[in-house]
Amino acid sequence: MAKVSDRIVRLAVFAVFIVGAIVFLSQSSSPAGKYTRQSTTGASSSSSSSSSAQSVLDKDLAPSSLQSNSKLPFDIPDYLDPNYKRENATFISLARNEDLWELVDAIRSVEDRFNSKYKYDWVFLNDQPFNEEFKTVMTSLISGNVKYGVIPKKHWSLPPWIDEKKAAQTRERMKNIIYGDSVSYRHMCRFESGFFFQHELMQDYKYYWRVEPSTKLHCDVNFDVFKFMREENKDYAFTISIHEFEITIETLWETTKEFIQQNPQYLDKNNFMDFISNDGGETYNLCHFWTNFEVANMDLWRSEAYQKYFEYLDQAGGFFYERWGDAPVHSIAAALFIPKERVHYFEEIGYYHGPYNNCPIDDEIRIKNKCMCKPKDDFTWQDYSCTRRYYDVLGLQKPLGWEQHTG
Ligand SMILES: Nc1nc2c(ncn2[C@@H]2O[C@H](COP(=O)(O)OP(=O)(O)O)[C@@H](O)[C@H]2O)c(=O)[nH]1
Ligand SMILES: [Mg+2]
Repeated sequence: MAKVSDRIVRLAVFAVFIVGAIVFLSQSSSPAGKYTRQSTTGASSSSSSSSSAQSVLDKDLAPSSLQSNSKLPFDIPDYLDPNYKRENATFISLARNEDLWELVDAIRSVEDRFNSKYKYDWVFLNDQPFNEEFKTVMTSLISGNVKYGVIPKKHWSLPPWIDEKKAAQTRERMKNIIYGDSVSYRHMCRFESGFFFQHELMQDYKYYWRVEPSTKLHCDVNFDVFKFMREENKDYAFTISIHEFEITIETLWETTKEFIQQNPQYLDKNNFMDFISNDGGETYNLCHFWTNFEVANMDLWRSEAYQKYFEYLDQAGGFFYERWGDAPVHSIAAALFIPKERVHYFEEIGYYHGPYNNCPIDDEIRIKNKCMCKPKDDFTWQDYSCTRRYYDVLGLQKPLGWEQHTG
């Protein structure tokens, strides 16, 4: 009698374990469902890694009812594969020593939501050497290799062709707009536009994910963002898009048009001009991707087209005689030099950079990914965002109920 009840208890424990495991794995599923599911069925080149993920599942759980079932009711996260091969990619943060504590929260959030599973490297760059406190704290938080670099002086100073007096007059004229009177902000924008991908520490990598202080991920990211970029042929990805303050870029579009007139060969024939212009390229509609979050392929910035474009802009002097931002510069280049299908919006990566949020309005996405954001705070469908235009130009279907989030 005792033996029978022992067996019943053992069976009950086993059943609870199986149910628990299934609930756990189904909650960890990726919202980029199309992408992850594709790899679990072996339809893409990642079939070998997904089959090893299957074997991890088999070995650990060994439920005979699941072994022969190739169509599992949930996605298997690829980070469960012990032989998982990371992409050629890194995180990158430009920061000052005094940004440490604002950056700590942002990094902890990325580690908790994504990188503790995938363990990608992290590169920190600064115009001054990082101090020991900064390095000790960051290294303790990050699960991948961490590297600290100093920016070469020539990438963080007024180039010789810039008239210092004229630059100072600009700062005086623009002192009432945000960062209008700042020299260092202009160096930052120029560096992020034209030089970060040339830094020696970045030469080891192809893809990067930019992280800034005081930002936050609202949702778990249960798929390899970099693998997605490579396998889906994406070169540029964003979470928030927005209109630029016109006063900061008064001559950027005229300068861009001159460049294109002189170098028409760089314009991709399947470009995304209609995202950045409402009149076929005559004027700029101020739409840009918010570069404080940015996942991209550095081949785009290292290309001849972009190198020549940046050089042309830099010679024109608008980084100092106006306040050209890296966001409109990157966005215009991504819109003109690559096919539009290579620009991707990560709907499911909930993200915050003051004062805006990308918060998935789709309940299923938020629940699956343990999002901690209110859909009513989402910026995506509001008038000042450009993401509605992104959907329209690409002919994509908007999520159900988006009309309730406009205004
Ligand atoms: N090393 C260094 N980093 C800077 C400087 N100014 C801004 N940054 C970094 O550049 C990025 C953008 O700056 P931030 O103040 O967030 O600008 P905002 O997002 O446009 O308001 C952040 O990662 C900052 O840490 C600077 O003078 N030196
Ligand atoms: Mg910022």
